Amino acid sequence: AAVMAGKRGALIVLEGMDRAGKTTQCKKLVQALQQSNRPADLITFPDRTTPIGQQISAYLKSDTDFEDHAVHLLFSANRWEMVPLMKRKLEQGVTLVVDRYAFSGVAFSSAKQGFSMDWCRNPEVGLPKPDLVLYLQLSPAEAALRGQFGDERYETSAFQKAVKQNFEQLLKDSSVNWQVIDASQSVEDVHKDITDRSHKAIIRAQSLPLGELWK
Ligand code: 2DT
Repeated sequence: AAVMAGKRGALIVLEGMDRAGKTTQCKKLVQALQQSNRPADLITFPDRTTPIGQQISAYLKSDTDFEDHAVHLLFSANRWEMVPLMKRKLEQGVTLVVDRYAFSGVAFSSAKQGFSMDWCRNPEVGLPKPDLVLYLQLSPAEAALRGQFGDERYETSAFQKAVKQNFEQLLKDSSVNWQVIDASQSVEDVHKDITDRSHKAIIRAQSLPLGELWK
């Protein structure tokens, strides 16, 4: 039997610094899309549930150590292992809302000594390309008002400062559909902003093939 060419879902990524509200906003976006009868699922990276993700989680909690290049490749492998599922869902018309993606991978690893952005980007080349990447922008001062750092690896102000600079570099990449969101607004205002932009991205994605990141 012939397979109907249905409309694909959109790949929507939320990125930004710690405490910008990514996780809250991802959940609210998935709910809002589902309530307006658009199939949507949440995906989170790192996905700590897989064997690779468990290794990453242990690393982030400093229960284990990994060589810096090796852990970068683990984060990347944790995305690649989800690609078949992601493609299947998108083809079925499900919009995927993704909490962190390759951009966090590059921004965090290239904050380490001796890591170029170019090297960090390489294992991410060819991943499903997001139709929209929302960058939740919040100043370090405003982030500080929202609470202390946690105690996982990378949660120090010096490291976060380097990560922020790397995100700002990545934002200049015009091959990616970056849209900057003012995350200092109220949760509801940020949510409305994100939902409006996501609805537009979903309509646009229906008539475009899924791209390949950085390829
Ligand atoms: P959260 O679970 O609180 O988001 O913290 N990270 C994430 C990387 O270094 N590389 C990656 O590819 C990804 C997705 C960001 C996860 C921590 O792991 C960092 C914070």
